[in-house]
Amino acid sequence: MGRAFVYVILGGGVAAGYAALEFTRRGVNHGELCIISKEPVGIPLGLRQVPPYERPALSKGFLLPEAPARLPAFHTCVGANDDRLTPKWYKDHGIELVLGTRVKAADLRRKTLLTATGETISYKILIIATGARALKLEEFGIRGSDAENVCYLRSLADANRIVDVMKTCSGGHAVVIGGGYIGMECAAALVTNRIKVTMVFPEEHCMARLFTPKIAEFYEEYYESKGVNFIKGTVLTSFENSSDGKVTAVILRDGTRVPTDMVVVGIGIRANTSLFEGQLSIDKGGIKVNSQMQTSVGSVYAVGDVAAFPVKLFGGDIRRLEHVDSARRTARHAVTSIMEPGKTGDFDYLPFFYSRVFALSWQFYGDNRGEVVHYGDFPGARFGAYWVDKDRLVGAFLEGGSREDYEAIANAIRLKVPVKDLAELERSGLSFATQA
Ligand code: FAD
Ligand code: NAD
Ligand code: ISD
Repeated sequence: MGRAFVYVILGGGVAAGYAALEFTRRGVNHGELCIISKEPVGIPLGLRQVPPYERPALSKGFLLPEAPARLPAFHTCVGANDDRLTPKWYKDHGIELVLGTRVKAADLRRKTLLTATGETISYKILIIATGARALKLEEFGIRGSDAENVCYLRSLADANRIVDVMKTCSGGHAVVIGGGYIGMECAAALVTNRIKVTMVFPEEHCMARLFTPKIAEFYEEYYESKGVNFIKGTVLTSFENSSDGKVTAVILRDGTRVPTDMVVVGIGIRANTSLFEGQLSIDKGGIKVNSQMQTSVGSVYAVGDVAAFPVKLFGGDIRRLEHVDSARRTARHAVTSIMEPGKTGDFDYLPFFYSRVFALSWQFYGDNRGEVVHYGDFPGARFGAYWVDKDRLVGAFLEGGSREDYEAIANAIRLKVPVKDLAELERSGLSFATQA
């Protein structure tokens, strides 16, 4: 026994919210669309289940000590200044929300999903939007990250927990494991909550997947000026615990002991593909789709962090992007392909990443491959970098730009502006993009 829908979205994160909005814009009928999500809430304010929300808020506004962001303020699709999709919005649009419910098996031949509650839900078209999960230290052979003052950050439940743990550590000390997005944004939030931070990561500098050493040096010096201490080029090997099980120190590879009141771990993610392995093509750790977001099974689409799609701008290279703009746009594109088959062109995406910490804000467009040219005023926090490959601009980073500046660098990457002379590019700096 179970329910049947025309369209089912599996997953209730960012991509699901944007897909739902697009479905209503394209004229879905009441009762045709269902969203199934296991999204955990954690310590609830009368809220046990939660429809899609803007996950980026969790490491930014949500962690602020003053006037923190709380739901319903950041339900999707606030990031796009569109409607805010509250539970009432779904009800008014006749969209069935099956929340707090994990799908434990998928049969793509029969077009059915089996939930952990034992219900079979069938579909004509399935959109997989299962996102990703945070990697655990245990997966690297380190035990003890289930202690009550060790935090990860992926869901509202995790963010609620960080807020609670921070309250017990005011004026104290935190260790942040990982020098990527979570590490950098959480370290800034911890300091803002008057908690001193030591960041530990294996690379030579922070944000190693994107930043050049020179860009990283700027952010590391800025963080140090706010009281963050960096221990680079190493990893933790174990935790030290008090008799009540709380972590009191982290022990590093060379035996260094870093005493702490809490730990935040951000060591990367894995896309949630396991339900579909053996049923769908997998690439780059995600579900491979074509430029309509369609998987190797025609009735099944994949969007967001879980999807590996061809990036036209990079000559059709398959990429899996772990960023919110990509989640929003792949979701919309899948829905237009489903609702207007034949009329929807190939997905033509310009990769876009950003972050905001303290008073800083940067954006990056394109790909960070090839030769790098830096420009601008580093001490004044208004600087950038270009990446040049085969005599064309392929990537652009900018800190402290205006809206027009960011539009200009995005446009220059979209146009793949030819670059004749790297020295000239360095001298022109931002104006190379604004005048392109
Ligand atoms: P998710 O938002 O992860 O949603 C996946 C959903 O699927 C979840 O609700 C999950 O519970 C559900 N699910 C998974 N498996 C099942 C199952 N078997 N049954 C039922 N439900 C299931 N990106 C940026 O570009 N800028 C930022 O500033 C930024 N900040 C971020 C801050 C944080 C704290 C985090 C964690 C991420 C941030 N990101 C940011 C990344 C961005 O949030 C993701 O790229 C985006 O959420 C991906 O959307 P998604 O819908 O694909 O996956
Ligand atoms: P990440 O890939 O950005 O960084 C992972 C970091 O973990 C690496 O930089 C490395 O320093 C560290 N690391 C890896 N293995 C380790 C180990 N064994 N021990 C210690 N450190 C180790 O991943 P993240 O920071 O965990 O972020 C998770 C996801 O959230 C990503 O998809 C990211 O895009 C997303 N996110 C994005 C933003 C943003 O775009 N502004 C903000 C927050 C989160
Ligand atoms: O960085 C972000 C982003 O893209 C969001 O959607 O934060 C959120 C909201 O702007 C915060 O409410």
